Amino acid sequence: MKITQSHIENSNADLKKNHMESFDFLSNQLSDKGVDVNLVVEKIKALQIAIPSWALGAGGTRFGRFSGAGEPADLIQKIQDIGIIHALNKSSNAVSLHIPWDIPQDYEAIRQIAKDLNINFDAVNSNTFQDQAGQKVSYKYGSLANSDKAVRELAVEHNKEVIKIGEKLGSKALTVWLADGSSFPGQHSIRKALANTHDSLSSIYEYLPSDWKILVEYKPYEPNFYSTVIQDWGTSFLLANKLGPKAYTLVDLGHHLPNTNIEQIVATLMTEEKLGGFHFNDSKYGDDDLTVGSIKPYQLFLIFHELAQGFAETNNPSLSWMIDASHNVKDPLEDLLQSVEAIKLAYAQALIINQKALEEAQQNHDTAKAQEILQDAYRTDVRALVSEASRQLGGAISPIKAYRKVGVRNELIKERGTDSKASGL
Ligand SMILES: [Mn+2]
Repeated sequence: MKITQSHIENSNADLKKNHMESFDFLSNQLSDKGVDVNLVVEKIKALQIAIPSWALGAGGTRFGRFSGAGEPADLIQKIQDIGIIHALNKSSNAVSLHIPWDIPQDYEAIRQIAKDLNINFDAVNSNTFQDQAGQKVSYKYGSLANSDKAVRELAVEHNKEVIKIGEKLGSKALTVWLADGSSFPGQHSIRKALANTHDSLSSIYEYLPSDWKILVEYKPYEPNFYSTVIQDWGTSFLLANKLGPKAYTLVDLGHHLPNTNIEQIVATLMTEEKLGGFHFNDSKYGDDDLTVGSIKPYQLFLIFHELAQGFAETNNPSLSWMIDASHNVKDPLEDLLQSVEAIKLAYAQALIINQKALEEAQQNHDTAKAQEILQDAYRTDVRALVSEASRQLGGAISPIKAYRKVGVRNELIKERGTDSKASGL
């Protein structure tokens, strides 16, 4: 199953008249406010969000997993699915591999299929949160933090293997997320666990190719419920600083306690030029892995406000962007299309904020005016900007409508059957 130009044209034909009217109307409104609409559209066109290899099938919870139909059975089919997303929205030109769930069997074939679909290889992800078949020592009590040197060495070796795999595909970053921690007070030494983690990460850092980054992800709780070794951005930042210039903090939206001011974390990290990556999802309670923008779109907008300002005003390097969500009830491809759309909308809203007026309001301590300026951007319907960016790149005006019109899932079921299952959570 491949999206063709005629699929896109057929879908766009229904929508083009309305879309162009909306776009012209919005362009005029924004131009009157001093917004350079072409520049905004160009910036939206440049935004590319990686799709993780584990998100193409139905995800599960610890209570069960209800597989969908026509799921990709192997890595080639997963990359084909990402090719479908990218052909529709022109904003998902990369895959982020999870090792060992998606170890390539035939590198040449994988590289070729990715090249044919214009897909690159973004950050590779290691996994020391579960044991693999035949593993000699266990990660049950931690991996890089474990008090047992043999376990730490195994986990370090695994991360080096992941780097080797990434090098063969053209990846330039390793993302490390650790489940390490303790579920009960006294279970382990909090200080020693952190020191061991730093030690292990240093060994991985030394092995890192010169043009690579290591992205250190944090999470406050789960699967451990008393202490997590890298529980917050401060601990990640501390480790990244100690490791060196190739180490950065990665922010996963779902890895915060409720009501954490994530935009402030973004601003602080960008000031220090230490924000390396972003994992997008949404949540109501914890690490819920819901569709981006489905619960807290205003927060997402405020985060993009800091990101857009950070890009303009700091020397923070470009980021590895990735969706990190699991799909329990929706078609994973539709969920991913919605997520990428929500990210582009939040970015577009951030790009139309009147920064000059905002700065003036801030200088004058005019708090009400500052809120008016932010919310004027947030309450602007910017969907036509996002659609236009996609259309100009040869994508769909509405990726999800095109997906349904083509009947992609039915085609995939015809090809793959109803029982194929994707590897992953
Ligand atoms: Mn994540």
